[in-house]
Amino acid sequence: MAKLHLIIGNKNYSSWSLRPWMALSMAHIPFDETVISLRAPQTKKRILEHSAAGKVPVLHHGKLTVWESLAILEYMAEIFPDKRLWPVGKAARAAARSMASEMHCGFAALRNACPMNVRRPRRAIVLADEVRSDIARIDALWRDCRRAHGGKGRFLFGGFSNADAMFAPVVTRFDTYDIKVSPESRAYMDAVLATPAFQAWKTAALQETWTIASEEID
Ligand SMILES: N[C@@H](CCC(=O)N[C@@H](CS)C(=O)NCC(=O)O)C(=O)O
Repeated sequence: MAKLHLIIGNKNYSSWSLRPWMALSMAHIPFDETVISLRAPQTKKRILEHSAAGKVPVLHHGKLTVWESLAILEYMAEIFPDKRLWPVGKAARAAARSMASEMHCGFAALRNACPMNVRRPRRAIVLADEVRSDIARIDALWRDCRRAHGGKGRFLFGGFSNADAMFAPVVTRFDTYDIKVSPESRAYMDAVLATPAFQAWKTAALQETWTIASEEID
């Protein structure tokens, strides 16, 4: 099988890139990566060399190009069925896909107010009502999913799945903006933050020297 090649943005800021990177890393699927610094003079040109959509992440697999983080996760689940990137049961899989889709197209208020910034020291900010409402919805989603499907595992559906990969950027946001959630959701966040994959991503993010002023919220 051709080697996978994942094109991503800065590890400190690129929330969409973290998703497929987490899924591949947690499943121990080998891949090459290219990091493109966002909001730099050459950024658009460099991304367009990989995808006409002009956004990262992008996955190359032989002659195939897959773009959009959720489509990349679906593609990986298809070509690596043994890795169980989606939960096994039909009901759990339907719930996981619903949650992943809700994350993919929602929570704009939270995303705008609290950009992912992995190296940001943990500090709370004042949150608008729309942001609190996004937070409450995500907290309920995580808590209810852990109760219904978590079993003996530490992740949303027990073992790490594509649903966890989709929410990983929100986990790090909740942590760095010191957002209070239910004890179940906090335990879930701690499980994601403690994974070797997230720790490796964070170590690399801390070594980056690029700074994007608009993503630095005090
Ligand atoms: N819906 C897309 C969003 C991708 C996206 O917005 N990526 C940002 C980085 S996190 C990007 O490529 N920005 C570069 C630019 O707009 O020039 C996905 O899920 O992959």
